[in-house]
Amino acid sequence: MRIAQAQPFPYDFDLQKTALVLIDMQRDFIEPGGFGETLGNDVSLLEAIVPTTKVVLQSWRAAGGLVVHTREAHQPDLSDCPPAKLNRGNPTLRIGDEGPMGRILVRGEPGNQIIDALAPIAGEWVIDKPGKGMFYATGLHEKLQARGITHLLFGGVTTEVCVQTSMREANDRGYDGLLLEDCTESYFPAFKAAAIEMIRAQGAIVGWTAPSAQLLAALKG
Ligand code: C5J
Repeated sequence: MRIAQAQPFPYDFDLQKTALVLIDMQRDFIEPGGFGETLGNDVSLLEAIVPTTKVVLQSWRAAGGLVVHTREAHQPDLSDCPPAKLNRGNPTLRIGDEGPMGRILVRGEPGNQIIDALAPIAGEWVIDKPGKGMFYATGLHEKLQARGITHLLFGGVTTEVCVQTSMREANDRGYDGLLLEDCTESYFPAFKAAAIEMIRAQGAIVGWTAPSAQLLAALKG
């Protein structure tokens, strides 16, 4: 058993029963010209967490832990994108439209890929998800259960949208989740700060949060 110093109290985990989940570290959100920028956001904020996240990914790989990458990705015919999602956002460039890096948030398009610095390697899971949360219409819960996973370490973007939704969904399914504070980011710093507070409030009502140094220390210890 490992222990990471975290808030609101230490987070115990067993390496074999824990997965590192990196949410939507995709070109569409992080690089100029993607979905994130089309919504009017400053994507450089998100780019800033890449080096820290890479250190965590490499350390977790070296420790032999399971890695799960998610991508927010729709079928080319958009049959998995309901009007409630399709008809919002920037009216001049919507999901499925041709953007500077291919069709926005569509499977297989260049912009939909995970950024090179964090690219998945053989044996890691890549989950395409049509929703904000990682469990909706993905079969991921069943896969994690089959593997005996009980604990999830979260990084990725954006903190208050896909990361928080996934953590909440995970909590409802019985997983103990830890958010790595410096491996997640939002286009809105105040939203990130609020999401972190919400997650660990009321005795870890959604889960735990910690700087990634605490995870790295637990892996060494
Ligand atoms: C958003 C995400 N923000 N990955 N997606 O639309 O958080």
